[in-house]
Amino acid sequence: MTTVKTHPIEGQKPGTSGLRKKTRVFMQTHYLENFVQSIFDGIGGAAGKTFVLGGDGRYFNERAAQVILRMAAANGAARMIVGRDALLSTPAASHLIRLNKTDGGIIMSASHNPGGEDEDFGVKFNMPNGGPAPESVTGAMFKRTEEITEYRILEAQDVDLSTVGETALGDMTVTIVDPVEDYAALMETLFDFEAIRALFEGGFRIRFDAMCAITGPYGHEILEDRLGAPEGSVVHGTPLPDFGGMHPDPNPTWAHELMDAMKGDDAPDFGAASDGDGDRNMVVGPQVYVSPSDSLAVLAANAHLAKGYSDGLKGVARSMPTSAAVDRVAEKMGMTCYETPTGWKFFGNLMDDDRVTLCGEESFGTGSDHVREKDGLWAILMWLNILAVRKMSVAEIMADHWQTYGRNYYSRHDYEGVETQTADAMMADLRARLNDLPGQIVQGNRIAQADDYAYHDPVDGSVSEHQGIRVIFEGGARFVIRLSGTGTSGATVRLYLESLETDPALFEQDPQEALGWVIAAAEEIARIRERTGKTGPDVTT
Ligand code: VG1
Ligand code: CO
Repeated sequence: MTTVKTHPIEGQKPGTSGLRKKTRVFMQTHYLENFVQSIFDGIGGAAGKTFVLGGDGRYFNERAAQVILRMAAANGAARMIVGRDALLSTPAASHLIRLNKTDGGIIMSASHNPGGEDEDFGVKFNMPNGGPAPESVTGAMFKRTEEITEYRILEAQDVDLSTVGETALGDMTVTIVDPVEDYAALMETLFDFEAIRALFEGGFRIRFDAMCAITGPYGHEILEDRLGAPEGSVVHGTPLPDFGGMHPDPNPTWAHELMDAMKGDDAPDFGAASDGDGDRNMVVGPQVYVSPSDSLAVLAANAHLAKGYSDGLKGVARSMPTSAAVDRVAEKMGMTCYETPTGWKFFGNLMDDDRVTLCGEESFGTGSDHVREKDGLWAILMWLNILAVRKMSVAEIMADHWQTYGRNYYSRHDYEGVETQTADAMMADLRARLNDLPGQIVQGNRIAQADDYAYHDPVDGSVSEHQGIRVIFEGGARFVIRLSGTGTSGATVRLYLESLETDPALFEQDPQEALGWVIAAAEEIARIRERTGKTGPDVTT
């Protein structure tokens, strides 16, 4: 065991979901080591503890795993449970943390960010409940990164991670597990696999695009081997270090191959994609795209049809920028709907306190209290279960849902690669004008409320401020502006747009048209295009 002298490295502050940087930054001397030591220090040491370790298979995944293992051993950890080849999807890691009652886990991923030597890498810590570390803990880790003087590491050969079984690294036990098995078993307890199998036997076709990222092995095992979807239903199913050049963000822009297939004449009955680390999902039917906010609402309204949720839901939660479609379901079903800031870490307390069963974000993330992360394949299986029971197409499910609850038109516009200064100045300027906005009439609509969203956690009383600027019009239409906390260069401005339509004659509009006046009002007030010099968003979802 050696103690290595080091010095603080600037900028190791975890964002929305862990620390994300360019891979080459992570590969710099001491960079990963400093952060990992700070993780252990930030949670009060690793001695005698058990952790889960795995990642999404991107470039540097296995090298980083070997370093983390040697550091865990040198810090006195008792056991590390590692996915074979250092692979684990984020939801599978969350499950293993809970299943084995461990002290937490380290997940190596930059999620939906591209992978490769010149792209992104990331590390995040999950708590013993299986969920992302809350701000109090990531804050303690960041503080350690600013004062670190040394880290501990074992000098040893690499551990062979290619075979399931147990081995030793110094005094620490390394348990290598199949990345899929326990997760697949969990899914079988939640969903009616018989009914879904019958669906496929009846000729139902699915195209699941794993985008050369972590969910490939999960999709092959669960959808093809266990549920009988024909071989070839899972595409891009082998995790590659650079994701085969794909940008593993499951939205219509980046999952364009899937979108093309679903628009074609021979479109399968159901299309789905997931992201780098497997916690997100996009759902598409032939000729119909399901917005993530609507997907959450549909799952909330139909969850009782799946055996794991047959007793109904305790409550639901959504991130603030997510549309209020799920609120309308909750109201009808007599449940509480909580609103939290962006990022899954804010849902953990609500689930641990038994207040909510289902949670979701507009960014293609849905999940339940079966783990403490969003879960892409889970959402896809839930959809399949619902389709199997209701015997309707995706389009019919959506039309029926809007008839019952109205349609919350929704869109997110991302302006990427904006100069940090420009983005910060825009936010500061908006903040300064918030008090003057209520009462003003913009694009023919009166502003009812304008604020900088702050969250008061009802379980632990913690307060998180500056979580997004919202401008809400009379009648409930609104836009929200916040800066992304997952990027690795420059700033990304996210503009979230929503308006509710209750007239059934107007349910089939193009969301960009239905939201036209809200889009114009946002530009009039925030002047994003003018300030960034862009004529429109880089990505529209
Ligand atoms: C984005 C999404 C947010 C999500 C986060 C992590 O954060 O907006 O909803 O929880 O990514 O998802 P931001 O700060 O860039 O808006 V994942 O699947 O990339 O870990
Ligand atoms: Co992700």
